[in-house]
This record gives sequence, C-alpha cells and structure tokens, in this order.
Amino acid sequence: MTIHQNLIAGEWTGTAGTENINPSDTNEVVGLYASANAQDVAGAIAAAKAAFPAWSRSGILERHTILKKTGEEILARKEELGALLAREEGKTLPEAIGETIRAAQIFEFFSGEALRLAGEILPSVRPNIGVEITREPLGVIGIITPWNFPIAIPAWKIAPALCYGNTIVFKPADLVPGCSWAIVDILHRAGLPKGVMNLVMGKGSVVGQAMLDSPVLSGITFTGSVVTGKRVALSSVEHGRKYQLEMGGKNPMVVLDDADLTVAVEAAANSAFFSTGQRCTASSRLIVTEGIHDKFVAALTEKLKTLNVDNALKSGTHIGPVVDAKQLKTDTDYIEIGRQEGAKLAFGGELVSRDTPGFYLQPTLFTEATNQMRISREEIFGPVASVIRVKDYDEALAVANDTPFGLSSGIATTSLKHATHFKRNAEAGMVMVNLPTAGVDFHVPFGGRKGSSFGPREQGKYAAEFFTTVKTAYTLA
Ligand code: UN1
Repeated sequence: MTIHQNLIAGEWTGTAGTENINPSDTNEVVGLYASANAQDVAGAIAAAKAAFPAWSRSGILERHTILKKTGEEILARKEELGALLAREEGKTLPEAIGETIRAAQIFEFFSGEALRLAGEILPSVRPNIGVEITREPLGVIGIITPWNFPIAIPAWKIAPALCYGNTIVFKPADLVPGCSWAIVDILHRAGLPKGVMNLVMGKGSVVGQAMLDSPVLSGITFTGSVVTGKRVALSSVEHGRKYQLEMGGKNPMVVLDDADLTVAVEAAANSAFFSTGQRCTASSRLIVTEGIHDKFVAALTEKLKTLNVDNALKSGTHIGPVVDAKQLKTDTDYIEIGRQEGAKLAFGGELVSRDTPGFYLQPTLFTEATNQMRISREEIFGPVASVIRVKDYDEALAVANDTPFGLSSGIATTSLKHATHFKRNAEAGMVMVNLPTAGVDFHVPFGGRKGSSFGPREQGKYAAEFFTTVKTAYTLA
C-alpha cells in the first residue's frame, strides 16, 4: 500500500505509516498515512513562515483561481471522496457525499470572497486627514480539526485562511486523515506556492502539542473536545496569539404541545441520531411538554424502529457505525450511567452485529430523564438522547438554557409567539425553528456561546474576523 505523505515546504515527505481503519469493517485498512514528529512540525512551521510574506501580498485573482479550482475538483470527485469519507469515518454514503459537496461549496464561496476584499475610507475628526481601515492577513495559522466532519471542517478553516492571505500548518484528526490528505493534494496541484499549505498528520500528543508550543503561529483555529480546547486556549494565552475554539454541545430540542408531531419527530430523529449522533450540533436533550409527551415518545420510538444501523456504504443504511472502539466504550458507559441514574431505557442501548465487523450501536432513547443527570449535562457524542418532560413553554426554555454549553438550540412549535420568544431567549449561537439542531448552511456564521465556543464565528463573511487583523491608517492630505 502506498503511504500518503505529509506536505512540508511543497515536498511530500514521511515514511512511518498510520493505518486508517474502516469503522464499518474493521478488517479493511482504508489507507496508510505518514505520522509527523516534532521536527516535521518545526519544518512545516518554518516553511509557512517563509512563505507568508509573498502569499500575504499575492493577488486576489491568484487566490480566487486556486480556491475555485479546488472547489471544482472536490465537486467533480464527490462520489469518490464521499466514499472515502464514509469508509474512514462511518457516516452513511449519502451523508458523506453531502458533506463533500458542502466542502466544495465552501471553497467556491471563499473563492468569491477573495474578489470582495474591501476596506473603508473615512474622514478623520481632525481637518485635512484621511483614515483608511483595511484587513490584513494574520500570519501563520495552525488548523486542528476533529474526526466527525473529515472534509467540511478542514474546508471551512482552510478556505478562509488562504482567501485572506494566511499560510497554514494543518493537523487533521489522526482517525480520519484521508479526506484531509485529498484536499491538500488538490490545493497543491491547483498551484499553491510551496510552503503556503503544510500538512502534518499524526497524534495530537505529538503533532498538536508541537503546534501549541510554537511561538511562531499567529493563530490557532480548533474544533474538537473541551479538554483539548482548553489546552489550545492556555498555550495561546502563553504565546499571545489569537485562538478560535469550537467544542462540545448538549443541544436542546424543545417540543411544545402545539407542535406538528411529524415535524417534531423528524427533527428530533435527525438531530439526535443521524451521523450516528456524532455532531457537536446534535441534540441529546429532547425537552417535551406534558400534553404531547406520550404521543411524541410513541411516534419517535416507532420511527427509530425503521432506522437501519449498518455498514455506511450499504444502500438503505440510515445510521452508520460509531467511529472507533474508544468512542463506542464512551457511548455504552453513558448508557449504563443513564440506567443507574434512573432514566428509563425506551429504545435501543444494545450493540448489534452485521455482515462486516464494525462498531454498531442501536439508536438509544431514554425517557423520564431529568436535566440534572449526567446524561443530560455531559456531551456523549453518540446515538444517545434523553427525553425530559416539562410542564410548559417557560419551563422548557429554562431547562433548554440550563447547560454549560450553547451551540445550537431547537424548538418544534406552530406558535409564532413561542418561536419568536425562543429565538430571542435561547442562550445559543444558533437557533432552529421546526428544524433539526444540526445541519447548517455554508455561507452564514457558525458558532456558539458559553462552554461551546470561543472567539469569532466561523464561516460566511464573518470568518474574516478571525483570519484577518484590522489596520487603521491616517494620512495628512
Ligand atoms: C452541522 O451540523 O451541519 O463538529 C455541522 C461539529 C460541528 C459541525 C456541525 N462543528 O459537529
């Protein structure tokens, strides 16, 4: 098997291989990928630093063209890259192809943003002086991405970083290096100058740590766990650099008595169980008012019976496997915790075996949960959700907001009054009305509040906040 190497200073390099395993069929090695060491990371950082002066002054047409070509190639290869994604991460093939299309759209969007860079010209408060406000690139950006969106999250960090003239040292999650390698290969062939984009695959404890320890990085953008996010923050304060964190969620989905039951059940099933619940925007707290509670639980349970848990590549699969043995253990530990805390297991909870050996877990629904239980407070990151019964809208809103997290918050209701009040009062970065809490657009801001996120929003034109620094220039006329 060929080894997919790291890209440092425009050269493919590295020998030691990490096996990329298919969670739907653990006998299958998806590919071999090089593992970087601290010296490789130092080389990548030095290359990105050396490439920065020229790239930061590169023409916007050059950036536009490279980003556009990259988006076009990803789109043209959506079936192949989608299949690679499904094999390395375990989301279903339609979800994986959808995510690949989203990555292409993100490159397309930022290829356009490169042509729309603008500033402001203002008069000074003093006579005969002009003021110009411009955005300049930040410098060398460290990009650290998680395993659950192997192509979309790298795209939504890489595309804006390049669009605004930064150079990159990129560490993808070691569980899913395949799609990241493919994006970097495409960008490299699309004509990015040497050193602008450096890929260092490998372990967080080695590669990630070497990035955090570097005084050269001007910014780090990170999506992943709360624990690692805190380490990114601490090291960034130490080195005086900008940082952007997207971490966990414990997203509520409120269902009110007046909800359209079909809409509520579809939104809840999608939010909690699609992509195997492995989305930071997934909903794991279904907060349901008492008038609709029993009907909702019955209808959702019926729906869960129709969802096939199976190999991600098989047609008809609704829920793929859990990503690996470690995450599966976390999920099953939480199912046990839920039982011990006194929640009622209404559906699922069991491992299942299929034709191919993989990490298959039934979608799992608890009822009679309280918001104080650990299963309601801690992010599980698996196909496990709990129903919390509440009296009315006011209690639902209070419970929805009673969490250390604040990424996405959903409500199913036909009441304009409650929908409007919820949009204003949900303590979250994103609010969804009659829609799943997960599944976001690529051209508008993404991010949360409280323990979920830190720093400026990602995506859309708001991405400029993180990836640029503002300059105010005064000139005597
Ligand atoms: C989505 O719900 O469409 O890691 C995107 C995550 C998020 C992305 C969610 N950063 O799950």
